Amino acid sequence: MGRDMTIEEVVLREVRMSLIHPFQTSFGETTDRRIILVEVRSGPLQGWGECVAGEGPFFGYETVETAWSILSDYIIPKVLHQVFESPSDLPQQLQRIRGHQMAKASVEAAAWDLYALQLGLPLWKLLGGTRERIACGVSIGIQKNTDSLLRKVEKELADGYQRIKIKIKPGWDMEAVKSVRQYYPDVALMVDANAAYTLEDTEHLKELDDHNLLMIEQPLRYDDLIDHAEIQAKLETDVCLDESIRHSQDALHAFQLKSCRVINIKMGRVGGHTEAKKVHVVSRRYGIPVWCGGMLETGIGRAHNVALSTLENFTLPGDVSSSSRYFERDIIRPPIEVTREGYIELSEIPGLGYQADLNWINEITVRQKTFN
Ligand code: OSB
Ligand code: MG
Repeated sequence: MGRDMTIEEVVLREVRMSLIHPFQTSFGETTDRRIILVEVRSGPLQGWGECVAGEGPFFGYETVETAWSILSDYIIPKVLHQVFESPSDLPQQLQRIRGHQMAKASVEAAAWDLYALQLGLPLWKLLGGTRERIACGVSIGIQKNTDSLLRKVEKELADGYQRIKIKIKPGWDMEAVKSVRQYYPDVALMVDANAAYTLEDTEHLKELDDHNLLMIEQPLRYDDLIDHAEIQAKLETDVCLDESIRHSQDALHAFQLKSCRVINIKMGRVGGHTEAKKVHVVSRRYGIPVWCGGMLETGIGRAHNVALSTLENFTLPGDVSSSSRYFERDIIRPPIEVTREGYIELSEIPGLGYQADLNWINEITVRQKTFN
């Protein structure tokens, strides 16, 4: 029925974009983003994906440079000109390449967009999404002081966001939480430590239990499940895992070990939409709610996150927010917008539902490579 797909050409681009505000986490600060965009072509159609690897190996081991290299030398040659029944067949084709989930995810994402366009379906429906709007939260980086944190929180709530996440680290934790709770006793609030603590901090982290938090995200080591099980048993606050979940088997092990009660799904971190859907399925089987994380994406990656967030078990507001919180000018048209009530609305437009702004992308491209 002509439903197979073949990627006839791939264009890799690296673009540079400055964030409106520097974003600080326990592992470092980001201001100038370097982003790999993947465009896959078949006949008259183009699909787009974004690689969420960081500028340095601080969130995970992948970087822009490792992703560019692995994409060029291993991933793209493996998928180019192959016949796939569906993009969900790409992971199998890439199985021999160990790790490098963010690099793999970027090509798979572009292939999903392309396939959705080929079928004339919105990507969110093709992925199996069921909601026509998604609930939005924000992630607020580490601030200089509690005054500037409170100003940020005030603005985000005024803009309609339904949940506030604040980044924490030793020295910026209880005081930050208490200051927000003092003014906003009932707001949906959580914290993300990006692996900044150890089990020795257990007594300290137990103080969080007094502040009615939705969850604490990734308190301990980036690759740990065992110590998280120990701290989850001691905390009333739900533990959510981000860095520690690299694929659906990690999720399964986390549930068997009781390492967490929530999962943050990032399509890039787990290797693509196909694996993200597997994490989603195993989570639902264990009664674990999930939400969609963010990696300071441009509109391309953001639109993929929006589509993924429409799946049934994404029952909590995620870190998927408007383009205008990050960039002066996004690379998609229209930019992604959040309603006053704190939702992003899905549409019936085929594919991602947003148009890549090629003129602008070309202007900010610093390197480009075509594979055919
Ligand atoms: O841990 O969720 C994280 C940003 C970069 C790397 C890791 C994380 C984050 C965020 C920001 O929390 C999410 C976003 O606003 O895109
Ligand atoms: Mg996180």
